[in-house]
Amino acid sequence: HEADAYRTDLMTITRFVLNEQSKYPESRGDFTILLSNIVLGCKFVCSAVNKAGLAKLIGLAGETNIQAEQKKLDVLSNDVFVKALVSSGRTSVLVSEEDEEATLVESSKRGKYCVVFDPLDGSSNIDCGVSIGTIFGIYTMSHNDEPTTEDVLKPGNEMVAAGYCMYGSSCMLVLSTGTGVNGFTLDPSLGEFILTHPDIKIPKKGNIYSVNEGNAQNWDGPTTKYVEKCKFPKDGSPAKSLRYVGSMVADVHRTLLYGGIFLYPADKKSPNGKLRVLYEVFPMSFLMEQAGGQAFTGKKRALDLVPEKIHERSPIFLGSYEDVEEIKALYAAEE
Ligand code: AHM
Ligand code: MG
Repeated sequence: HEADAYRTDLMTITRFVLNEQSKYPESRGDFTILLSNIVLGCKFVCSAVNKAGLAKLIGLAGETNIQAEQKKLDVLSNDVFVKALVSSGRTSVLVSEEDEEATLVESSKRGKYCVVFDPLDGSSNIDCGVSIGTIFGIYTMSHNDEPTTEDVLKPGNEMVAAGYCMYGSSCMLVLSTGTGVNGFTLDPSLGEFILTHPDIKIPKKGNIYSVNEGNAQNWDGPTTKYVEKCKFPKDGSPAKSLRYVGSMVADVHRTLLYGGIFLYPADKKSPNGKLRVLYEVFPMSFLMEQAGGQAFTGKKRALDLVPEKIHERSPIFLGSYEDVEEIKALYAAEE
């Protein structure tokens, strides 16, 4: 009986990834182990984020003066991810938004993967309890020599997996290993991520645009024209709604599920935009393409960028296929 099966046959994220990996005869479970350490980091951050407000009020351990000693949530999250990833024994190079330099894993703990991540993105939203998230992308090492920073300076289309975890009204992990996109929701009573959003496809076209319009006076021509078109369409189509949380994970998650477009364009003050190529632009672009959408930099397909520095930035336009087509046309007309 199907209703019964739904309730008792729980597809956890570990089981899901094990199933996927079993399609590859050469797979030895390394990816599953790596992912379970990422999942551990996400669960830790979820729990810390949920307690953050209370911790400030009463002090988590009941101690006084805890605030002074307490590490900031983003630093704490970074420590947890770095330690979990290194001890997984499956990584060689780690790049985190929080660390200026890449972490090159010592030889006894090395493995075949490189992980780029933003442990807690959306810092301006932490203190008011609005959704924040973790973003990650995974590459494989292409050699067995000493790992270097160059091992992650590769185009996004070489990633083997990418995902994010959103700490919102529920805690959701969205993952792609290159064969579509799947969403898992944390069941707090089980401490497990359960498949709740199988095979996510972004609508071909959406009716929402998402951008920090406070920067409008500094935008370039194509971005200005595009946003004008969202608000005052001349072709008889309805105007789009504006939604902007200011947390990339939340804004991209909504875009993925409801359709539409998310923009962080270049402007006169930030000629490369704000968002980071390796651990913000690439993972989200990977997910968008895997869900049937597109991601564009204003010049080219985002996943074709080749970063020269680990903290490099790029403008980004991503979302529904047809919406991104429109902004691509405006940039093409400019050339
Ligand atoms: P952060 O790394 O300081 O948290 O900044 C990244 C965030 C993204 O989550 C979000 O898309 C963007 O910054 C919002 O920027 P702005 O406040 O300029 O609109
Ligand atoms: Mg960030």
